[in-house]
Amino acid sequence: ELKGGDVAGVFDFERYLSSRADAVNDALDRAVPVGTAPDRLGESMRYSVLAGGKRVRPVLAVAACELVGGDADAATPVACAAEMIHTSSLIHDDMPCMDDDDLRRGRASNHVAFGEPTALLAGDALLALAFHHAAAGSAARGLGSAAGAGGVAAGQAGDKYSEGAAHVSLATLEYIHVHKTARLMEASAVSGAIVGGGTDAEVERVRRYARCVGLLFQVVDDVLDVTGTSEQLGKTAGKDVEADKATYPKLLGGVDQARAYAAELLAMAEAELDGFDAERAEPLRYLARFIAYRQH
Ligand code: GRG
Repeated sequence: ELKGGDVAGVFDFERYLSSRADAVNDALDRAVPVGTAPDRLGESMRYSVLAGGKRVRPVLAVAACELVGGDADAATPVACAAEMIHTSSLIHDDMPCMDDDDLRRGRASNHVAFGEPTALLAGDALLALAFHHAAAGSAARGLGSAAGAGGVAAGQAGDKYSEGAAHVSLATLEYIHVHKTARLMEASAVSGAIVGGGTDAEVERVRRYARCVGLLFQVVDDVLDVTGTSEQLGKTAGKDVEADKATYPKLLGGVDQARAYAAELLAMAEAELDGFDAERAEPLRYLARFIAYRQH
């Protein structure tokens, strides 16, 4: 079972994370310029992309690239693309027709700051810009399917359609999270491993690792929702918090069971890394632990 918050070890993960995230932030700053689109649109794209965020998906791409022996820079285009796809989905998710949230990443949501038409277009434009960047490598295919009707959009549709349902099965919940969250994390890591020159077998191991990490992310999110430290609780506070929302603790029979499932997913993710050079696998090993033990 997951206990405590200790991810400490010999490897300095904090330092790795901040150095790779800094590099991605610089690249995103260059990749999303103001000026090519009507100013307000460009500004609103930058507003959301450069608003912070943990940069989990780009770091997955960079770390997977390095895992298979590639240079971190080789993953910059796909890493930026993964973050743009993610940010585009967050902008749309916050809009009144979706989750209707006023706050995102500690500031006003895009549609609150720029208005709904601009927010809608900023999401669209970021999705398109993502593929402009990803097209540089053969990794674009995976990111494309992870973003579309077989990925994030499908998961969101499943989520919306199950809202208010009397009973949501565990299979449905798993479908939602695999599509909404795991597919994009998987494609982020896989695209990094591809541009890093990984063999087919290595890419497949990275894929299985990231799929577990994606699901783990969501199980932990649900646990944090219950234990009350999630940012999401603060975000929805004052609104009609979805009391009857399907969550892992609810469908698995309690927080302890959900934690046990998270521990299982973490172990499965780490097991996929065992076949790689131990030192090279450290960033992804710690990234999985970071996601498992995060407190918000
Ligand atoms: C435009 C691709 C696209 C899809 C449109 C609106 C929509 C369909 C999908 C919403 C998908 C969604 C909100 C999935 C949840 C993903 C998730 C786990 C968000 C939280 O990610 P963190 O914690 O956030 O990594 P930060 O801010 O740290 O990046």
